[in-house]
Amino acid sequence: MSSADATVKLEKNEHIKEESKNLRGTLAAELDDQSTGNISADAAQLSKFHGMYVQDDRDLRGERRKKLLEKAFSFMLRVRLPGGVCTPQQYLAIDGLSTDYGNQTIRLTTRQTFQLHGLLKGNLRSVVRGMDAVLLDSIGACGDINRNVMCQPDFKKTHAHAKVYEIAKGISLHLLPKGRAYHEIFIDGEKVSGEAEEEPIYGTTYLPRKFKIGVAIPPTNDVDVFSQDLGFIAIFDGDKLLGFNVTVGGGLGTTHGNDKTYPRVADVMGFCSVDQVNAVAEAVVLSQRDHGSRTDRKNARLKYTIDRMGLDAFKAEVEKRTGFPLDAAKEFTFDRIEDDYGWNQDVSGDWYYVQFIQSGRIVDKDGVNLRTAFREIAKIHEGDIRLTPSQNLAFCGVSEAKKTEIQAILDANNVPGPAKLSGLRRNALACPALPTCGLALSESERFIPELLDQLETVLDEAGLTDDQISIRMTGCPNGCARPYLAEIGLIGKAPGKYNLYLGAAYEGTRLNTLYKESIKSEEIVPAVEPHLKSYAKERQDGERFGDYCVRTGIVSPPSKYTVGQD
Ligand code: SRM
Ligand code: SF4
Repeated sequence: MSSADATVKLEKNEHIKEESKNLRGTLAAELDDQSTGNISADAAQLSKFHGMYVQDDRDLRGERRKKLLEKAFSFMLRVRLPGGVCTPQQYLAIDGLSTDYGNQTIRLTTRQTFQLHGLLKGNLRSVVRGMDAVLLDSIGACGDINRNVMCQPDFKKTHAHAKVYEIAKGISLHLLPKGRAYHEIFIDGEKVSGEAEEEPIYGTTYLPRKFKIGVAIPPTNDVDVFSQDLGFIAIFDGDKLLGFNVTVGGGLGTTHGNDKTYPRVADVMGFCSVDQVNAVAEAVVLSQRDHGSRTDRKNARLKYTIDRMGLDAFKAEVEKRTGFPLDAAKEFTFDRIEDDYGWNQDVSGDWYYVQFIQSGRIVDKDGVNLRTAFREIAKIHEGDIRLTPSQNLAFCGVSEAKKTEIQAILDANNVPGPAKLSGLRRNALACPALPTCGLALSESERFIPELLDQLETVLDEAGLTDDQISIRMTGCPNGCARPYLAEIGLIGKAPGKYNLYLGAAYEGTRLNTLYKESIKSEEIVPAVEPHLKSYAKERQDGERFGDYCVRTGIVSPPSKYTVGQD
């Protein structure tokens, strides 16, 4: 449905986009308005396209209401960092911006990038200029547009990864908006032009909804390729990259009580060569641009477009736009998602070090000075830094001599290595939720450490401490930590209450199923404990916990939403 159809009632956001002069709106003037820390609702929608969200500290709401003060407004800024790769210099810039303007933490996201929280409106331009000085930006990190392109961060630095990473970066560049609004508003400070410019891919109304792309290198599916609107699965013959299987229609966000919303794993639509990747990405984006719903944002993601059109019709639409047919999909197997924690060697003999970071929060806390350690390491590190889809960070390309120095810095700052991490903690994700997220219904990042401690006691008793089991928690059903693809999924329902899901495939090919609704936080461990204990005794050779829950009928697998090769 196009926004030009005058007979339908378009979503309000469609008008905001269309009238914004390519994402300018009143943003520049509102940044200069010192009378409030907030911006207008319309400007808030546009700021997302520039990678920024207005938030308020929800812990302070009651107190400020009593004092008749406006909410404690601040901004979250999300960096565009395709594939999660940055230089030590870029890392130090982000760290410095958090010190100067943020809440003294850096948040690594489930899409391999940095978020800064607590930025005051009046400082946003300084933050963007600070990023620009090290060639970083936040263009299209949020909003109805293509988001940060994910790519498996092969720490081993194989020839294969180098190629695939360049392709992921290329897709991100290809799908960037062409307008200069971001530069005008936040960097140049030039008078904002009255003229909208040509936006060949997005037009004036951009996409109906957010759009996400991930690139996976089998056998690792840490990018959760089946959760992406558009996925590319690299297919190799030995070291030769043949091309990519193309997946479409993944997406996880739902709304409690709205049956028209559901999580969906992507369909495998076909195969394309390396040279065809950008054309396929553009054709899928354009097909969604023109066929996605502009009248119901709750049903506007690509997954709903495909379910409405049917996969065959959608594929035909894509092929009409590329002008070439997709080949038949090729065989692939996924069997791992966990990061390669600790010290290991890459193909050239250099070292890499992957640090487990609880919920991606880089902070100095409780005597563990993670943020200080990373800053000190970044000052001496000569390789690159890679963020992982599991909210962790790796220092790659480390020489033998630097390895000793880096380990000394980690030790001096009490940063623990992976030796004592349980298999469950290694595979735990949690979204930020309270106090920054305006949509959170319950705690997530602040609650998961306590829950993991309790579950680890059960795992110790059952002899499962070292078994890889995935657990993911979110403060609401939007699914930011991809909980619908976890063997144990917990989704906030209300303060202190969660829906418990079981039975996803560990490697991300099957969604989980609702097992218990709206249970209290203290009921989670008792609900899972008997199944973990019986799993320890009754599992078949190599059987994963999620598969066990399905085989033994603890939950039935969701029939419709399991990956199938078409
Ligand atoms: Fe998300 C909205 C945080 C990955 C689905 N997400 C939000 C907002 C911006 C809340 C808001 O709109 O006001 C959250 C900001 C919280 C905060 O204080 O930082 C937020 N999402 C995150 C991050 C930071 C979670 C994390 O633990 O790292 C992730 C940032 C990724 C990035 O770097 O771009 C994040 N969000 C995801 C994912 C996972 C993924 O993309 O791999 C999903 C599920 C996959 C999907 O999109 O289907 C996800 N976020 C959503 C949704 C639901 C979308 C939907 O289709 O219904 C929303 C709400 C919305 O869009 O209306 C949302
Ligand atoms: Fe906020 Fe919900 Fe996303 Fe968590 S899942 S960050 S609570 S929108």
